[in-house]
Amino acid sequence: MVFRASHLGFMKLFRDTDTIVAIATPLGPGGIGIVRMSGPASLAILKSVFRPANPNCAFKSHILYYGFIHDPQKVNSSIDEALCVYMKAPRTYTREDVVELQCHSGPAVLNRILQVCQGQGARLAGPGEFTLRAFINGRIDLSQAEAVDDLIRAQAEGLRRMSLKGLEGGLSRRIASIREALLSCISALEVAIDYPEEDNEILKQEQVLERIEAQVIAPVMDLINAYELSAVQRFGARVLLVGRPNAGKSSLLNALSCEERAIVTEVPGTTRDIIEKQIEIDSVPVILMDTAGIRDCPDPIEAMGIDKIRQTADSADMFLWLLDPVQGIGQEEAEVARLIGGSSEKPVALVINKVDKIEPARRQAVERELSLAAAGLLSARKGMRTCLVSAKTGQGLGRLGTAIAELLINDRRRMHEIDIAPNLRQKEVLKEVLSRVIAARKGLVGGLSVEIVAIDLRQALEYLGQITGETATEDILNRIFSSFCLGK
Ligand SMILES: Nc1nc2c(ncn2[C@@H]2O[C@H](COP(=O)(O)OP(=O)(O)O)[C@@H](O)[C@H]2O)c(=O)[nH]1
Ligand SMILES: [Mg+2]
Repeated sequence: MVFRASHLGFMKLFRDTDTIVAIATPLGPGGIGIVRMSGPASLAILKSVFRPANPNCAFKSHILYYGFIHDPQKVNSSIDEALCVYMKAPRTYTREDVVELQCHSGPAVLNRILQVCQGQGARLAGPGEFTLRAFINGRIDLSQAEAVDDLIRAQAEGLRRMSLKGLEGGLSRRIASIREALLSCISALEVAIDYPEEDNEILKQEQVLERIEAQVIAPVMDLINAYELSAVQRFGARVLLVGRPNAGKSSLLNALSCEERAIVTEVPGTTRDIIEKQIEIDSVPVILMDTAGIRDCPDPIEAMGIDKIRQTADSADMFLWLLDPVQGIGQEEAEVARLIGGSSEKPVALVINKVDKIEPARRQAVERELSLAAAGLLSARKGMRTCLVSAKTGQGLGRLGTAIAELLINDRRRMHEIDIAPNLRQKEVLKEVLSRVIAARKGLVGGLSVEIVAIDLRQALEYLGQITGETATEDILNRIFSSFCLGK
């Protein structure tokens, strides 16, 4: 369950001494559901709502105890059989006393336990409030807190890996070294302001320039580029299947996702809506979109489907253009070429399907002939790849997957090296940092007074602090944490 709230007002409760409580697991029937508390009253509330099976239970820290949860305000009021753990501050997620009640994951069970804890004095936690406390209490910085949220939401391997690096402080360390370089430049300039008569000032300015180039501008630009390269990992790539009816688009979607999701029939024009299926290719999340076929004179319902393809084509990151080698290239293919020709910067994989129907000896010739003809329809398209596959037998699907991944991430080697990347907010902040530092460099080169240059660098430093949180305002924090999951 994901709650989003633009303003919950919990920020005013900074460094409060409330004990907060929330259901930490998704609400719905499941094996185990967890109610979590954090704050000074956690242990007292645990003792009042939990009856350990062993009456001599000492509630030692970080030890799991078995027993029953009940409502202390009522007699005979068992709620659930549970395991509980008390974790003494500061070795906890929030650095406060934390209690976790592990019960059966039934919505009624969890809600009742939540109420009982509230009845004993706990306050319902706002979204992200546990992580907010971890940040306020100095266990993690802001970029690590954001990585927690990314990790929770990561659907595919690439984002999981990046988020974990962020959580481990990978981005924080990069920012710290940029910050250090900035600080050393500022202090060098300030020395020049305070002791203008020093004769080695010019040399110092050269060194400052060098340092700004190599230790600030370059790493900041690297991080901004890393964001661009990681965007596919973060949001998934939208891949649109196009081609004449019966080319095998629905069959290919099913084959690639190993699932019967789209209806496959021999009657042309069965797929009238857009069907989406998320798969993972080489740790890249890919959203495959199956469409109605493109034909000259479709029936009205099919025409609506075709209209939708045109809209979807605008939002696609790449196209899989399916050809039926038995049908060859005809009027329909000219239509498809017109559709994808409008997005000339987007990569296209030409997929010659039903290769099982072509004799092996003829396959190379068919591939050459069809890819030449298709390329002719799509004038001057760079980065088109041709793959021979059979959605029926599965032949060639591995190579098609590799081609899709390569087309989506044209610099694949670098992609796999990227383990540290900022999120959108952090990237925007880095752009501000960059513009201030570039202004400072220009000032230095142009002989502007060092005071003014130092002001630019100080502003850059201020922005940098928004990433790790030192200079983040309440407003920024509010925006970040209010989009977190409830209970995290
Ligand atoms: N022999 C063979 N038949 C295929 C292959 N792919 C699809 N078909 C058949 O072609 C017909 C149309 O497939 P479908 O996926 O519905 O095409 P769509 O209209 O492009 O979605 C169906 O009868 C499929 O079984 C293939 O690789 N080999
Ligand atoms: Mg179909």
